Amino acid sequence: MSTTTNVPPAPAPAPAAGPKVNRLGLPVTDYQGAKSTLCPGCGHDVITNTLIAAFWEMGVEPHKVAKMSGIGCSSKTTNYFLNRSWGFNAVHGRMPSVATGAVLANRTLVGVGVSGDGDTAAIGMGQFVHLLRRNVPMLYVIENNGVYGLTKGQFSPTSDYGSKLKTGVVNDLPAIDLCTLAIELGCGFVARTFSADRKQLLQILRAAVAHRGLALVDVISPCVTFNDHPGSTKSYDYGRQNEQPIHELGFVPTWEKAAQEVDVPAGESMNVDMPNGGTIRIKKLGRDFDPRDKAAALDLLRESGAKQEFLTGLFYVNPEQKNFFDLLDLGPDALATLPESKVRPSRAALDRINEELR
Ligand SMILES: Cc1ncc(C[n+]2csc(CCOP(=O)(O)OP(=O)(O)O)c2C)c(N)n1
Ligand code: SF4
Ligand SMILES: [Mg+2]
Repeated sequence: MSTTTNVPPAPAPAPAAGPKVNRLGLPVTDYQGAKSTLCPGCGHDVITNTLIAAFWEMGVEPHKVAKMSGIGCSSKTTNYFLNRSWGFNAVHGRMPSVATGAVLANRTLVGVGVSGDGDTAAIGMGQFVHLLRRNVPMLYVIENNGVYGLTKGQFSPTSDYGSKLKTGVVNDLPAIDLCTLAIELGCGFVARTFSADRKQLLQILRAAVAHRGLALVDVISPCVTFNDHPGSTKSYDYGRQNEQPIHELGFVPTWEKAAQEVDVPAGESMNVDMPNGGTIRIKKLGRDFDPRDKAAALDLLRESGAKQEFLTGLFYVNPEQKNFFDLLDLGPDALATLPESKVRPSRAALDRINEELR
């Protein structure tokens, strides 16, 4: 007689614990890119890693993202995240026009531009201002270290008046404040943060991804090789000692039911609902500031700029602002996928136009 007949079978081995996945079922490794070749400790690498976290947590499909950049250490970083996405590395300062073309040709893509303070505010300024005034829907990250890192650390247009190079040379030109400029020119999401303040950076990037128009995120991102010394106002030490967050904020996407997902303690707070879903939760920190008030945002930046204060946070948000697609009355389909019958005028239509031009 068998003694094993009634012995229940051994339980099936528990499935091996797999990697943590996002709402699409994708592990974070699906959002990573090539290994960085930047200097160890460069602030730009922190931004890269936080972009990976933000896109993974937001559950954006990697193949629906188009990454664009210009030239500089900062512009190299689009190679270091989202290696399953589309990408284009443009000429120095010319990313905005390439990005405009890409998102117009396929409005179903999520546009992400990464640029430097030189790429944006020096050679690229002529293109950047038109991206702002058109409100082209995309995330635009400025990795702002106050120098041209790739060409060995010359002052850039965002270097503060009176700040010093490693050689002791003092900057005698006033800085351009890119957040003030963006608000003036009609950008509907404008934030400044610090690459060493990863918690704030992550929440701002998550909210920026949910915005319907151009979201400008100016990240002070120290260059450890050329601008991290005493006398610099873009060094880690300067940033850590002088950063003044204007509020605490968190972004709660629609599928994250509970507010506890976001680390915003109870207190005097406000909610800003985003049209594509999700809510920005803002807790005031001392000052009575509402980022939906454009005039207040400009006043705050002008006053703090005159005092050379390093404020961080979401300065301005207008979730309802018309973007470039609205202004062009663009249909829901990607232009790039329309059949020839829809994009090519008929012979009769061409004849009519030619007739009118006679
Ligand atoms: C047309 C053109 N002019 C000048 C250069 C040289 N150049 C390369 S990167 C760069 C500045 C990059 O500075 P920034 O955008 O701040 O990026 P960072 O390296 O600091 O991240 C310059 C002037 C170039 N590549 N092309
Ligand atoms: S030179 Fe500066 S900006 Fe470029 S990788 Fe090195 S630390 Fe970063
Ligand atoms: Mg720079």
